[in-house]
Amino acid sequence: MASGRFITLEGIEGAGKSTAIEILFDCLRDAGRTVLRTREPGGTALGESIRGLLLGQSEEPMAARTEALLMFAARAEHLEKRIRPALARGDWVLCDRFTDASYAYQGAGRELGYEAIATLEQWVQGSLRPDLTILLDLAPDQGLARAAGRGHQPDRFETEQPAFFRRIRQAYLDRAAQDPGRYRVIDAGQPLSDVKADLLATMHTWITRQASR
Ligand code: Z5A
Repeated sequence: MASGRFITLEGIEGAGKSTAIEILFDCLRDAGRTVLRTREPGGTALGESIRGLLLGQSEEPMAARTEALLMFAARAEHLEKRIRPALARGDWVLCDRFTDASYAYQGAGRELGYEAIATLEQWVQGSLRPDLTILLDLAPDQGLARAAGRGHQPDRFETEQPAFFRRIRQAYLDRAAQDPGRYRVIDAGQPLSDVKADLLATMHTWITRQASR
């Protein structure tokens, strides 16, 4: 049975996950934890290859079911090679996106529905779920503007229509409302210094609770 802790970070494009993961990593390390920092899709050699397929533009559009299965194929590899071994060692795992993203992007964004995602989740993960999920909540137009400001070529998701991102944001918020024990929602529309303060306050409170668990 896993003895470490599993923390995931979620949000729409440009919500600031890359920035937040650095803050969280430093915070956990300062608290004396050994941390595996990783991401999805990716985290393993095969997972990173699958990521390339998922994010790359191609002439023939990828079917939504293919996309979902590739997400879970990368996840199966990630769980077996990295996440489960780290948790079993007692390490803390900090993962940039996990299955909540499949519910939000494939379940809601691609409109595959939640039942199909739940079936894959059960098959690939068994009972493993994150202990804590931090949701960086941001209006899609703000997120897309920030992502565009980075100046790199948009990936296959970033070229989607605004309605796609609105469904994703709503799915994340609905999931957070259904399980307030696991999720912490942070307003990512604030100035970065305020987002950082909220992240640190959230983590310190949560870490303190873990000590008495
Ligand atoms: N995906 C999926 O569909 N299903 C799944 O199951 C999984 C994933 C696991 C890749 O994920 C894609 O995979 C993703 C969903 C899909 N869709 N896309 N695209 P990703 O996490 O690697 O890609 P991403 O969402 O595009 O992440 P990102 O590009 O790294 O964005 P971010 O990390 O959230 O944002 P950032 O780079 O930290 O910040 C964006 C800019 O805003 C940057 O210039 C920052 O300096 C700036 N920023 C950050 N915070 C602030 C504040 N507070 N104020 C002002 N400016 C800020």
